[in-house]
Amino acid sequence: MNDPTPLAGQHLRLTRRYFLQLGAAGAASLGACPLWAQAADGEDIAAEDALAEQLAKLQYLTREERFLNAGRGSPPPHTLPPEKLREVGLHRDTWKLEVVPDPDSNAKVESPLSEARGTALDWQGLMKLAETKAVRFMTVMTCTNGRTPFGMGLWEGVPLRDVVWMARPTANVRRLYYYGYHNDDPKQQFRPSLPIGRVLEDPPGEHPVILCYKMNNRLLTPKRGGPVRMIVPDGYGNKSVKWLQRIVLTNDFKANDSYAEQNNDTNSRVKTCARFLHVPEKVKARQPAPITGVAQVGSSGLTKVQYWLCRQGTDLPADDPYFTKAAWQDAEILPPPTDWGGDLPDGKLPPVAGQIDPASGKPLVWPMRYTIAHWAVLLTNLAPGKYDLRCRTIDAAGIPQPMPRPFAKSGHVTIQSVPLVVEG
Ligand SMILES: Nc1nc2c(c(=O)[nH]1)N[C@H]1C(S)=C(S)[C@@H](COP(=O)(O)O)O[C@H]1N2
Ligand SMILES: [Mo]
Repeated sequence: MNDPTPLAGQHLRLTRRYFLQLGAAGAASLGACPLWAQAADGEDIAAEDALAEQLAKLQYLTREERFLNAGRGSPPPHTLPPEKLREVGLHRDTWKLEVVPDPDSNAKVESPLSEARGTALDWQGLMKLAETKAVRFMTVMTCTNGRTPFGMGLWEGVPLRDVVWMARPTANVRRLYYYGYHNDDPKQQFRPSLPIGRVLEDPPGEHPVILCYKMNNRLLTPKRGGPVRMIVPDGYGNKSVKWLQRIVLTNDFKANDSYAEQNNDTNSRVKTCARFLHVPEKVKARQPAPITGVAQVGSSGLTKVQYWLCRQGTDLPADDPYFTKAAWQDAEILPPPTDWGGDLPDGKLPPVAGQIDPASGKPLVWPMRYTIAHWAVLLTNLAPGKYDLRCRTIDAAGIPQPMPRPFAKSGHVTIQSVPLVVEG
């Protein structure tokens, strides 16, 4: 197999299957879209590449080399030469994690894990904990200010609470903050924080905050934040610190996240929203147009993806900025994949308790919160003209995007609009 884009291919097969299921009209639509027809024949590599580029945004599990990267650092820590990585503790042989009380607060911690005391947690210590405590779950990495998800990982790690308890906090701890290697330059420090309660227990059906050492069943690369990063499954990416080295337990009750200094709402949980993947620029009148996209499933769940085709030039109501009164129609949320992609060793999903039924190998619920789902729709009976095509989600409470919170700095959820030309 030397297909450079197996995940893109996976999405293509999945969406083709959907369109083919729609019967003759569906099958014909594939021919109506040149990109798809060529890619399906495997003849036109350029078209396949162009399609793959779009589809890459919509893989289920994202392979390491396709994962989008964000983060501070000059130089970015993952680009340091191997001997330097080793020297600064970003190698499994030299990595140490401290869990200490905040010197500026009265937090009581009986057994801090610290370099000075020789009690910091090392890789072997973490692996020892992993023998009995390791958990795995799939969640999407998505940035507060990102338009599309950065990627989805199957993350493995040890619940943070198990390491917090090792430090024996006894009083005056309301939050914790944490950071990674930052070139020893305080200006480069990236420091999120969490309420202690989020760490110590999880609402039913939610995943724990973890000290993560594997993605897609492979050890974390330096680029992905290895040897160990935080993964906060319900949070935006800014909570998931890479190159983690220090956790500070504090009685400060305020969030002191560095990302908040840029006007970000760092406590917002991941929100539900839809994006387009493939929309043909031009279609012929009365020929079906296949449309695909991705939905990010946030804390409020996902019940529907909808689209609205609106002729350009139509007056839009001034008092309805989110088009709640428009003629939205339902798209189809595609079923779970059989091949999860992500370059998993042996191509197989390991057991994922809590998300995947061990007997059937299928998700326990679909779509899954804090992950992505693919969606598609076939537009038919199109009259010639120029249109704007929009998509949105409806969450589990029946509330349409971008409510309940339209504030951009709480997570980007604007309703996407793309042009579509139907030729006479
Ligand atoms: N150490 C460190 N961790 C960090 C950041 C950073 O600047 N430094 N940026 C965060 C932000 S804002 C995001 S969106 C995610 C992106 O994770 P990724 O590079 O794995 O996609 O990393 C987070 N972790
Ligand atoms: Mo981010």
